[in-house]
Amino acid sequence: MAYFFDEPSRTFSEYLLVPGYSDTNCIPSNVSLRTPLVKYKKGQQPLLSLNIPLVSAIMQSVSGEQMAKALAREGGLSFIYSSQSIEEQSAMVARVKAFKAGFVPSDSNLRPEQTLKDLIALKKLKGHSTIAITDDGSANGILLGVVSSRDWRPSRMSEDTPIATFMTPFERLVYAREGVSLSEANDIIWEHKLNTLPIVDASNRLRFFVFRKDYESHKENPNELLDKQKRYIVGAGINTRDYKSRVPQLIESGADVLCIDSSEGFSEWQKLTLSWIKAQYGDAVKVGAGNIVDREGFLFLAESGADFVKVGIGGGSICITRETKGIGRGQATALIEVAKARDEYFERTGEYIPICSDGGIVHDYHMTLALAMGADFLMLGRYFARFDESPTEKVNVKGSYMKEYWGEGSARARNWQRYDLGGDGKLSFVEGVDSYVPYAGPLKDNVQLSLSKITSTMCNCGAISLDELQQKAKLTLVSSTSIIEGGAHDVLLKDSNDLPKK
Ligand code: RVP
Repeated sequence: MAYFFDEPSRTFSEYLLVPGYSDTNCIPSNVSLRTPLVKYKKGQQPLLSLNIPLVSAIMQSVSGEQMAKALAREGGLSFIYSSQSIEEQSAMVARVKAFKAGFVPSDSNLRPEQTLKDLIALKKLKGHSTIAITDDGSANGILLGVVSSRDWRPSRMSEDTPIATFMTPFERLVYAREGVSLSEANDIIWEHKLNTLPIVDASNRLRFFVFRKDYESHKENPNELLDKQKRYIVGAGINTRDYKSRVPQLIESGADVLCIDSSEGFSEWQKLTLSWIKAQYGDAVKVGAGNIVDREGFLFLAESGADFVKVGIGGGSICITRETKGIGRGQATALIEVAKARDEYFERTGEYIPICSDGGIVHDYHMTLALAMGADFLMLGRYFARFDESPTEKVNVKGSYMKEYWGEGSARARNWQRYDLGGDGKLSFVEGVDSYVPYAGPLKDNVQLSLSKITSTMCNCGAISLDELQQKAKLTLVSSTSIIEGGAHDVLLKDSNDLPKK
């Protein structure tokens, strides 16, 4: 006979946190949101951690290179989507790794024989007033000089004037050699009262500019998630079909962590993928697996060698798997059961395998609930799709700005590998939709607001670390009538249509 779970499966909105005692040390500025990303042994430290417990979903409409940089800057991580060619995905990873915070490739370049007229046109086009003058007019040509807005006066100079006659020539420039650190570059900027410092290689080819203003903004990101070489940490999705060719290229491109992207992870395909990666690379390559929604699924992936396990089937905002196939489980129930299995596994084996709650986060308070229920970190799609940094179009729909957001199982993404069960290599039916989400502006502002709510609630629960939150949290189910009590009720909202008309 089939197995029946005793409890119905529940979602985040059916729970609330009951505050605990908070002492005077419990203030948001004392809260640490640092959390393990990959498994570790008792008494040891994980090789990779996150500074904030947020990762962006492995989706075409969410995790491209801009998202990866912006999220790593805040302390989180993106998994670059795998539903693209191996070459394109590896190139995206490589570009994130090549990006050096504060080191900006020059985007306005001219040759010395060009004229003031060319310079004015370029400034109008790009909007930048620092222009590199290189032998071939490219961003990495031999640096011959620099023009800033202080070097030319359109009212007094003819438009035919060659740039060579008014640029600051290389001999008079203050520059630094490639390899200089950002803080050393900043010291040079201060010593010489510069706005811009060119960085050149041993053959005097221009590599980057460091701008005074960028160093200041770099200092505003104390949580940046960086590797030992001060590059952003980035993840990449893989599938259980082409991993033998995809994984080596992603590793070659510098991916720091991988994750098998699958709608249902309790399968031999995942075990084969994990076994192959571990046989090739040992512990040097970290790879997460999933998604599962119960204890059995967790234990299977833990024993198959997963470095973290992703929890969630059918709760994603664009996901219609539950309606289409009748599989899935309420996200809160799934998470609570898997967190318990993780803790028991740790107790039994001394190995802590972090779990990621994937999908279904609608309100900021859901993030805190998920963390309190035992998630080590959270994967979000809809949340990040709304920001400037997601790869999709910002469009005006009936007077409001929206961003496009589509599921990996939608007809638009056609990510058949995510749903494949050894079939014929095509998406036979859709499990996701194509949608709009309200545009919400820059990632930084939104993430900081969400985190401030999380840290504030944690303090209400008497916790200044995520571990402490999980130990101390008291959660209660809510009745449908108490949910009504939780919103504004029995008042006439001033900006609503409820007020009586004159
Ligand atoms: P959400 O944050 O609620 O938008 O959910 C994002 C998650 O939804 C993804 O991380 C993934 O697990 C799942 N997803 C992605 N595509 C689809 C689909 O087309 N069904 N589902």
